[in-house]
Amino acid sequence: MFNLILFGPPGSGKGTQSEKLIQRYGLKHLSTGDLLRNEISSNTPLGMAAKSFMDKGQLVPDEVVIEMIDSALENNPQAKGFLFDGFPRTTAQAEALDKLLMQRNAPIAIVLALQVSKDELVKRLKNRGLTSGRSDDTNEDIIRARIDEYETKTAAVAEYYDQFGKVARIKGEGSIDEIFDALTDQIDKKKIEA
Ligand code: B4P
Repeated sequence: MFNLILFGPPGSGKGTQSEKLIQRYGLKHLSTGDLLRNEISSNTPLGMAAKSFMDKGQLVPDEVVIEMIDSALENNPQAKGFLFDGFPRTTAQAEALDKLLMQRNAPIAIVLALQVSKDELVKRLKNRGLTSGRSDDTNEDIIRARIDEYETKTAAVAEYYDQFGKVARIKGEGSIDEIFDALTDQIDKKKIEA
């Protein structure tokens, strides 16, 4: 099993690159943002609780997303590997994920961390807001709140994985194909070592 994390601030290209990476490597895509938006559109109690945080640009509580990932792992026993997109977003989520994967004897192989400037992030998300219908992309204050949440709570996740030497930092500005090539170079190197 080959498990990887695509990491980065909101708007860094995680969703965009994940679509291409799962095609190339046949991984199961687990995006907590997508899972939460599905819960919201199905009007589940979990979705309703999550919506109040997401609408303010805040992170959803750890126990909610950890539970969702636990069920997704349980529901995909045949997967040949997982691409985690937008998860973990706190050190507590990272520790919980490590535990869940340890039980399956399938640790994280690599954390790919996309690096993008704050101005570029705001520009991309505002731009996506014009067409996505995502309420968290249409208001600049909410976009900035999401970036603040990243800086105060999520950036530390890269440091958590640094202690195990698992992080590869990749420039997330440039064309989508150039960034994809940089990501696949790192994955292919890791696969050869494994
Ligand atoms: P997510 O769904 O994860 O959303 P995101 O971080 O905003 O988007 P992403 O990074 O995937 O977007 P992309 O750059 O691909 O989270 C939404 C919310 O859910 C969070 O705010 C939080 O409330 C909650 N949540 C999710 N997971 C959670 C967790 N684990 N714990 C707690 N709460 C959680 O796309 C952005 C735009 O950039 C697109 O328009 C794209 O076309 C464009 N783009 C991409 N690459 C580009 C490039 N190279 N050049 C120019 N534009 C580019």
